[in-house]
Amino acid sequence: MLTIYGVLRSRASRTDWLARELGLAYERVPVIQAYRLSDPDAPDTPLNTASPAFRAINPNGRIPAVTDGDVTLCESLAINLYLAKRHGGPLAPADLREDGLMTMWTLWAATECEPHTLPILLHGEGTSARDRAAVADAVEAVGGAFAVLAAALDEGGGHVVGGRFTVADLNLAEVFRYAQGQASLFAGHPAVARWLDACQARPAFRAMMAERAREFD
Ligand SMILES: N[C@@H](CCC(=O)N[C@@H](CS)C(=O)NCC(=O)O)C(=O)O
Repeated sequence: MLTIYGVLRSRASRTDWLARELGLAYERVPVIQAYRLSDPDAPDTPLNTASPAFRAINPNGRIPAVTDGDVTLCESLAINLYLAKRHGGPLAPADLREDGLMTMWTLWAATECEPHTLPILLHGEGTSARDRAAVADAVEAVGGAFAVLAAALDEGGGHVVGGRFTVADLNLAEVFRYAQGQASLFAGHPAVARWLDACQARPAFRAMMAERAREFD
């Protein structure tokens, strides 16, 4: 049985979305970020990223993590590649070539895109850490990635690998959605806007987001 550790207001959304896409039976343990708690070490505190019991699963103290039989993994995007390959189907690579491409897009998302899209989310309009300069720098820095993705989507018929929705689209979509507060980026690259809308219209994404919206009530 697959267990996903993490609240959905975190990168655990990525793995929960994928598990729903794959139709997996899984349990989710709502480990919360320690920084959301006033005293993460209090005796009655919920399981959190500083809890020794969770650190035994992910010594980095970050969510998500998963256990799947005797496999324990952290790093959201790597977990997603593993789960897609383990369960197969259209979201998974059909061959080594597709595997290479899905790995490439996933590492590109993590290393070249997320460092710029995340500040747009964290410091954008309406956040408690509003920082216009940081957002302006991030928008400038991520423009090239939007252009690269738009060209790939145009060439690939609306998807980055195999002409179909795959784990590579899902991993990219979870990184590019952080930039949604900057409409100008999407207006300048309509192929990216259409693609992200289509990814987020998927029933599995909507179900995950609906559960996420109820999470801290
Ligand atoms: N590269 C990691 C990053 C994981 C990460 O930073 N998770 C955040 C929540 S989105 C976290 O666990 N923060 C806990 C903390 O800072 O205490 C991944 O993609 O899984």
